Amino acid sequence: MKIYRTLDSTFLNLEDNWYRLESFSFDNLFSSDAPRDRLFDLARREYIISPQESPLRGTILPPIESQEIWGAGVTYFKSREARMEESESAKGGDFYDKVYYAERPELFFKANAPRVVGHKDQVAIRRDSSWNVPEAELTLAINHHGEIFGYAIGNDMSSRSIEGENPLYLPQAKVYERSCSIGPCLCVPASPPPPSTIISLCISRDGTVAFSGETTLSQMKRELVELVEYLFRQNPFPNGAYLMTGTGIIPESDFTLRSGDEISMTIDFIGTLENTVG
Ligand code: DO4
Ligand code: MG
Repeated sequence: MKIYRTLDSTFLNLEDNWYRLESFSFDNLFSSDAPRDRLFDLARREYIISPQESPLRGTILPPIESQEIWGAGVTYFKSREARMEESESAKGGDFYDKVYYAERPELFFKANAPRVVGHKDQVAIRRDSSWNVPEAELTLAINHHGEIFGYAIGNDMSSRSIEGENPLYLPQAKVYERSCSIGPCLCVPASPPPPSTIISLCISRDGTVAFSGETTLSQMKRELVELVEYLFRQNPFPNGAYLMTGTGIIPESDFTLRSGDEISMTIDFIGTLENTVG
């Protein structure tokens, strides 16, 4: 089942039926002991507003209230390679090799609700950054007990020039206004996605494809539950959290985003997240 948040209301899509969730709250869902059961309960109590036909119109907001969004880094070999290359001249390459092989994963704060945008909205590149990329990441929805119950697509917009200058600049490379997009919905499936799940990224410029690439979850070095266990270690999240699980798709080194670029990320069981660079 999938939950979409719009300016008008929150909608649940379950087996071709659409339900308007009048009194829905993401905070209640994320602090529930059994989020999927809670959604089934809500669907039982609501009217089917429109069998088969989508009620979604206009802007789709990110599926978030007070949840923090965190990121995991260097979870794919491709990401390790790219970070080592970009930080080579600053002699920071070794850090990323160590992070890739270390027992402890790299986890960083990415965004909260005021910094994140949803499907079809604009993401931003920093004025003080010369090299910028989107990162397409499977994003976990985690309840207050640290249990993964849902998934979204996340765009971890990143400044490679700032990150490459010094690994300690990571928060500035990662956290700024409109640096994050999640959506298009929060998907709460019956079972976790298999390792064969494909994540794809396409960037269009002036109507033609400027970059496209894909990876699968099987390329990720770490287990999803391992990332969550570290995130929740001595760090409670009473209203749950989102965790972006890292990128395995990196455009060539001479590629940088431009204003007007259209970014499209697809993970089949969730959908497609589209954003334009403002
Ligand atoms: O270490 C820098 C950030 C890594 C990251 O965002 C990723 O691998 O996706
Ligand atoms: Mg990332």
